[in-house]
Amino acid sequence: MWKSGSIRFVLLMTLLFESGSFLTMERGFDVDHTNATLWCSMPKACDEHGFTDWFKVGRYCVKYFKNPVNFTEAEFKCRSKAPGAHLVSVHKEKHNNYLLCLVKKLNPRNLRFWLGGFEFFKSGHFFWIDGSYWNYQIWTRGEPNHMYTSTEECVEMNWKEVGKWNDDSCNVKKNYICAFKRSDMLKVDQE
Ligand SMILES: *[C@@H]1O[C@H](CO)[C@@H](O)[C@H](O)[C@H]1NC(C)=O
Ligand SMILES: *[C@@H]1O[C@H](CO)[C@@H](O)[C@H](O)[C@H]1NC(C)=O
Ligand SMILES: [Ca+2]
Repeated sequence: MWKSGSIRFVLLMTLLFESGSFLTMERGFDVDHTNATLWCSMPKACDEHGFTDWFKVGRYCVKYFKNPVNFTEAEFKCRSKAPGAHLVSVHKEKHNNYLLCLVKKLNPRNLRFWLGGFEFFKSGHFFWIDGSYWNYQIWTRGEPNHMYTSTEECVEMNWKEVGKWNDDSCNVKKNYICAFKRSDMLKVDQE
């Protein structure tokens, strides 16, 4: 009974996985493997002309880039991808989950990526590089563990705990997610 139930479960997961709307199975490394069946929902396509391969996350359109670079380089690359784009900022759990789902779908074997968060000159305060307010955070237990020093000043997601953040050395190369504010795009279009 247990066996046939679990087979049915696997079939269901396979179907959902192939439909593309849901993701299952960590398959990841570096992460918490205890929960192998985290479900997630993908964000919808970005509705800005010319950016329909980006995804809509709140007021932003975001895109994942599978090209490991250090934090600075990642920010520079983001600025070249779209007007007003920066490394992504996160302001809600729902949006954090969208980013996680995107990475799970696009690169299940390496979930770690740069967010646009950084510690402001050893102040113990974190900022978003797009200038938005730091009004939400979801740190891994015990993190950030290098405040007030210059060893780990940049923020990544998915180091030890899936969906949680960690301060890491800005020199480390990671994939990254860029974002631009949808209203910024409208302003650019009007100019
Ligand atoms: C797996 O994740 C779900 C959703 O986050 C949670 O409700 C559930 O308790 C988790 N199960 C285990 C065994 O950690
Ligand atoms: C980041 O990478 C760029 C390009 O490879 C390099 O020029 C720069 O020195 C690196 N910066 C840091 C802080 O590692
Ligand atoms: Ca850390």
